[in-house]
Amino acid sequence: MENKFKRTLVTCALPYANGPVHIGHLAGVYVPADIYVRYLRMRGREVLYVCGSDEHGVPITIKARQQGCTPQDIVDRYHGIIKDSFEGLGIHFDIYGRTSSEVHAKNASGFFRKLYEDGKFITKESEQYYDPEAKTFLADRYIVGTCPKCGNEGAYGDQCEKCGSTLSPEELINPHSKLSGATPVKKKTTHWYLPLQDYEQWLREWILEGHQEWRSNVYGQVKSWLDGGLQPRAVTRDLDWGVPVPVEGAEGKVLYVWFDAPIGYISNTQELLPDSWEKWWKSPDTRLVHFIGKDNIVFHCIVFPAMLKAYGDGYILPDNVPANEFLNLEGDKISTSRGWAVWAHEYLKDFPGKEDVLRYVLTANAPETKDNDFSWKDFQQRNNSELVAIFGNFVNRAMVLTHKYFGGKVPACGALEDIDKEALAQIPVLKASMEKNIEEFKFREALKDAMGIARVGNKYISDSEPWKVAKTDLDRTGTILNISLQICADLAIAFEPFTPFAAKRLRDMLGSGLDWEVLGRPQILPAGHQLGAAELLFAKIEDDAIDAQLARLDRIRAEREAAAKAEAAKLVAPQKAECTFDEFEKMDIRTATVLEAERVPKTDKLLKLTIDTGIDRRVIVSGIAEYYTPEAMVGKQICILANLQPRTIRGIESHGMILMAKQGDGSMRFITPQEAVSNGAIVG
Ligand code: B3M
Ligand code: ZN
Repeated sequence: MENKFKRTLVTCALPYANGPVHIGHLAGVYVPADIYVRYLRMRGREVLYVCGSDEHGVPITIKARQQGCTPQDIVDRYHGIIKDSFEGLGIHFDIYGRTSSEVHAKNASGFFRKLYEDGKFITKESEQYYDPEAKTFLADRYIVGTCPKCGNEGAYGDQCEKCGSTLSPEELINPHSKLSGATPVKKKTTHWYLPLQDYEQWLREWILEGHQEWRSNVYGQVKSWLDGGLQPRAVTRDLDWGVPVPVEGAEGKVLYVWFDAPIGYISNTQELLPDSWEKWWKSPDTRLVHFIGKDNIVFHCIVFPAMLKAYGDGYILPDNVPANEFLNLEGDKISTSRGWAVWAHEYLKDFPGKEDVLRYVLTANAPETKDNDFSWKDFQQRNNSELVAIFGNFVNRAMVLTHKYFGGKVPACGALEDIDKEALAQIPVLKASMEKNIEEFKFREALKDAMGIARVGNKYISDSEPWKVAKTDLDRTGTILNISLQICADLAIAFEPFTPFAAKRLRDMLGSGLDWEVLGRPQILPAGHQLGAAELLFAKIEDDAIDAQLARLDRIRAEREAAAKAEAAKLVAPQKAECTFDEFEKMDIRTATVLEAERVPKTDKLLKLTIDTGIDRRVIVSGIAEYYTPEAMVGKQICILANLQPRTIRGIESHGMILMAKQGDGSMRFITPQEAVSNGAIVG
């Protein structure tokens, strides 16, 4: 941390209040931010920790429409759920505000007005899609149609969720309005734009030259945006949910959600500190740090800074933007709309008392430099073999033995042996590494350092075997336990940022404090100090809890696959090239009955059918074994192409072809006359 700053303002991306938060959000933004803030606080730094719900944007209005309620109902519901989830996980912001608040409306509106009056915007007239029946402009998300890339009939005007392509409404086949079903028409509308290209040079100097210490994923994304050339960005929208555009001639228009949301950080600070908020936003002594996910980089590194720069008036810019990559779940991309997620509020219900375990696993697997995966088996394994077997086991042994041999009082420390000195010497090294890692936003590495202290303790107590030594030398036992307990007190400090619930329980057990400076110092707990009762810090997670989670995900996967299959089955092949009547007439299509059927040995797909064609009895080999068993075919009346040139398939001469209806997903059904007809009847 650079000394030029006196205080740190930490913001976390404002979650959209259109759904609960999931482990991807937690791992990407909130857990790392919380580690950072807890660490700074422990070190006595002045910190303000700001977040809140992002309550505008089109997805919220769509959800409201789907559920037949108002956007306000939606945001009220999710704001509550999200806020409680954070609290439940020990993530305590100084303020968790909302962008639907009055303070924010006033602030965002004032921000726009000043830029408008200072001539910082340009206006542009453009043609936008309009729903002539609902009489409203349509955001891209409100236009649905068939994806030109994969044929999905429910693709949105900005994206096809099935194949993942980014789209524009123009590309959709058969576009129609989600509101009324009407075909959208283009209509002229005027919007305000921030001419980002005017800030390009300044952004280059500020970030590309001035902030080479930023994470390479962040720096790289900024560089590629700048190298690609910046364009004016619309900051208003034709929509009825949001902060109204506060200028004349802007009826029916609101601020674009990405214009108002980052101003939400400022509004929330104002709401908390109406008299002193400026010290956090306008003092060069304040270090601003934005924790976000990678999809928010452009807004926090380019658009919002350009807005602040345009505004002037002393606003500070972020000193760092430690954005994370994405977390996947069991190998698949997390998706709220597809239900593929682990939601924070459900986790808290399913695993009460295990808040720390989730924090721990999400940090150990944090997607800091690349996308990473969360799996329930890994979650269980990290709990059972790291938190329980190393950290918890060590603390428990030190506590229980001290109660057994010394009545729960910290025994005196005698002369140190090599094994003692070696163990103790490692703690300050791990502490220094942890400091460096946290200050460089390398939380995974920092957690390894903290866990390193637990490993040192666990190995020390295992190797020095105080339970054996106690039989012959109680003084030496006392020294070993004294050292072990000092390491426990170190852990109660070191783990505060990562697993704050366990760290607090441990401090309560030890009767120890939370002063970062003492970590690694000798004799934090003086001899004679009375300990509390020993209790287990972590409990094993059994297979049934994990199996229940996996079963839930399996159900979601199965439902999704069934839905995808049903969709695929609907896909219709395009019409084939024209043929003449004479060409058609050449085909001898007729009815027949299956007399015998058997599988062709050593194949999965082939049945050998003996059929009565009315003219003869013959054999046809057909690739339908995936869809019909031999028993199911016997006695069935079918249609065949009788005069197809015979072919030898797997050594069997096949004389004709069975007509099958092939669906979009490749599955097949044979064609049978509606009522029984005589064999050999011509079809045509
Ligand atoms: N509401 C979060 C997201 O993209 C977005 C962040 C706003 S931060 C100002 O998921
Ligand atoms: Zn598609």
